Amino acid sequence: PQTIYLEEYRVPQYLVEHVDLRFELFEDGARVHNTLTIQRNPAADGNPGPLELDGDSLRLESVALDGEQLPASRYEDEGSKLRVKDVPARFELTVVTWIEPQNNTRLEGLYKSSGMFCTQCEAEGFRCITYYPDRPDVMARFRTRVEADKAAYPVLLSNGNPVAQGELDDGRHFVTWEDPFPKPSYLFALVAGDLVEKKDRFTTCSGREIDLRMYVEPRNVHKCDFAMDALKRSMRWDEDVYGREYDLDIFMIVAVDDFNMGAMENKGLNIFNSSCVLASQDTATDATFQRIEAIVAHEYFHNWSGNRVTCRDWFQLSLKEGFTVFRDAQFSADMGSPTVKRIEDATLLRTAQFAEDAGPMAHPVRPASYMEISNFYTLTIYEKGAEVVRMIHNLLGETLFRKGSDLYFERHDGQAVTTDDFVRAMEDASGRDLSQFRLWYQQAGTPVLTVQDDYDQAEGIYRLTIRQAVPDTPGQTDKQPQHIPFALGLLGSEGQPLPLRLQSESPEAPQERVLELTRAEHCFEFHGLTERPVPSLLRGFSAPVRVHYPWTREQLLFLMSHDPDGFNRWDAGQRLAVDVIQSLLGAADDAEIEPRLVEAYRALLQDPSLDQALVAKMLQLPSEAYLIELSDSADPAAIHRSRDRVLAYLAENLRDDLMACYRRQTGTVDYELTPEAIAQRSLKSTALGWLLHIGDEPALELAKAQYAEADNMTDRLGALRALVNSDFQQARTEALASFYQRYSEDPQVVELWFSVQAGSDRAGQLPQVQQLLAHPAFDWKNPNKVRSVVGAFAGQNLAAFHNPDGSGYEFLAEQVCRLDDSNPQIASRLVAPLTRWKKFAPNYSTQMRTALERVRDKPALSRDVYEVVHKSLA
Ligand code: HT7
Ligand code: ZN
Repeated sequence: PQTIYLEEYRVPQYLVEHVDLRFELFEDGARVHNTLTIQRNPAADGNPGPLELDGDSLRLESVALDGEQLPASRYEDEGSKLRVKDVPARFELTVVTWIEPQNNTRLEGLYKSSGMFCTQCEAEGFRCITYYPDRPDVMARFRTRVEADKAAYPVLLSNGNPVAQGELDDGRHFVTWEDPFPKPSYLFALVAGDLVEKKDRFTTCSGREIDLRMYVEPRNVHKCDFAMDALKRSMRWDEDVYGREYDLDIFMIVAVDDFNMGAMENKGLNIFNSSCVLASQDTATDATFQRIEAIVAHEYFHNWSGNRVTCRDWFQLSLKEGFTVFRDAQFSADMGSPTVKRIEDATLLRTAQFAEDAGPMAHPVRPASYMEISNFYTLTIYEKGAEVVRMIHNLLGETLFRKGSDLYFERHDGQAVTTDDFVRAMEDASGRDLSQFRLWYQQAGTPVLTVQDDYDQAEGIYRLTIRQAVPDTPGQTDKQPQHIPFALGLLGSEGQPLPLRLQSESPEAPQERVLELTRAEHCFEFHGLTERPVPSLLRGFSAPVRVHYPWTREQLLFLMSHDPDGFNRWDAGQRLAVDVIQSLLGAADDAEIEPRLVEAYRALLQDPSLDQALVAKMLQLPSEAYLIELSDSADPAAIHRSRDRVLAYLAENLRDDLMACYRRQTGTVDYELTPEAIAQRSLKSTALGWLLHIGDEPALELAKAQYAEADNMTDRLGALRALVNSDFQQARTEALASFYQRYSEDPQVVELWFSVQAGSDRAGQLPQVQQLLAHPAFDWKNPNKVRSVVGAFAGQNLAAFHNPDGSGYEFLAEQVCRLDDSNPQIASRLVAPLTRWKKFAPNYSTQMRTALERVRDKPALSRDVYEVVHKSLA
């Protein structure tokens, strides 16, 4: 496959002013009539040559220019390109194509899901619908007429506002939609189905009335309220915080069962994976509710950051994704607990994005090349991209950042722009020079900060030396220092915050500072300190970097209970737990375990005055995935054993406290989604999980009761998970059977049922996972089902996946090969765990490599999997 380079970007030779689409939808296919009003791009230089349109899997029926059918000699149909020769400076081109949505298993372009037609056009799906200059810098106004059988497809939707509808012969009907905002083809959407409509309204800040609509299958009507409310909260928040008002008269959300990703921000017609939008108390966990709120907000926020101002090319993907993730994170923080949200984001970054940034597919936030753009919807583009925007926010402060975003939207409304344009707007509005900061977009790899300190008692000076290094990544070496905001606090021996007085400053210095690191080495001197302080480094995870500092266990225990920065309290607990677990790797079975860890956790469990949302997070031990990420030559079996030993040791020693904590959380309260109530449920299930882990009989009874009596899915699934992860085999089998029987008609809950098993080292050994694949509810065509079994096995059940006999790797390779033909995007995502082979000890890495080679040798490998496998074997 061909590699595409950023430096080869050229403006389009032709622009499309208007697109007139007519879809005739049938059971055996669809005919697409596409009339484009085209003109030469005045900004393009040289002879424009033939008009080139992109296509994929299309059957061309006819081509006409200004109403005249063109003879075959006037165009070349290469399949992936349609070239029309000798076109005038301005003309109308009509292309008719035939496609087969019913056979589209890739879920790109127009396809069928549970009997309805729907689309996914980002990044390059529109070319699977019709011939078109399918690149985001070609922005056009669309008019779309959808025709279908009225009984089977009473609801016909597309982007914009509905402008006409009517009856046709043979029981067919049509609806015409017009979108007044110029948009790139990737934002096009169409839906046709037998769907129920849920209605609501929103009054914008300027008093405009917006119709809000959700379209779902009849069996899901009771699961819409939460998303609808989340949508209204998002609309209000975007007005209040960013001054962004909604622009069309109607905003629609559709839920679809078969979907490659979470959701899609098509203009005025957002399409969601059912699992990311439908929820009821009985079927969705707290985590699901929170994910839905965040994704609804994310897609809605794209209306400005992505749709009104879009990307010039796909190298700029983080322009819309990084900014929008930052916006949705701010929103979630405002809706719930900011500290918990920051902990969750940092955990994802440090566990998975850092791993990506250190792996074979490492790429900058603005990549310089790609083979298959679908492979670049990554944690780096989304999450690191959001961190980059967060750093700009922190460097500029709230007011100037808002000024910068206002300028960006005003300056670029209706344009397709670059990350550089975004940074320039921030510079112009604030007067700050962000030239060095731009390296965050250009250099891949996670910067490593090495911190050393020294206290001079006689002078009362505390010196902090911070060195930075950006590691080599594929194709990039010798990197320059980046501009890093580093938030710092210093604590005295009583836990009191100390003033951070730099050199000659007055004694009223601040108790927290954001140091700006721009060189390979800095030395900061803090004066007027009468005792050696304990440093609180990188507060709030102020930059996506690794920090190396020789913390003692005493310091970590101290920070865990005294740091006023909630994030760093949690971080100290994580670092201590990591240290304790790592110290057991390779140690004798009876090696002593740090007793002070027990006391630290006991203090958390016993003090109800602490922020319980933070306590619930602090009680989660670092995951196996994170422990693997931290090692150089990981031995997953040893990591699993050590972590399990620490968990068992804590549970044994805290038995009474865990039981007391569990009992404190129970009581008859109405189900609420407040941070406090969420923390209560989390604490309850954590306590239960720990106690069942050590085979505690009274806890078994509590788990059975919690399972049976729960009035919400968080509690029920919490109990099920605790049982499944225990050695109470009969109770586990009974609970799993009961759960399936209860929810077998609900695909989303069945997905939870699959993943609880496939992700558990007790219930998810390979033979059992094979059985799940053979279960009647499993469906290879449904990405959610594939993720819930194969993805959960390889991503969560690390002990089984990394079975030293290599069976887990072979299994994954087999499933990737199987999926490669039907859905390459999903296959390419699933193969990721194997690509990290260099991180593991030789016995593992050799077998992982062999499994990858097996995938590499599959005949007719898709471009998606080809790119990932070849880059990781290089
Ligand atoms: N912008 C959306 C990306 C997306 C996507 C990309 C590739 C293949 C399928 C996809 N479905 C959705 C999602 C978002 O970030 O909002
Ligand atoms: Zn997005």
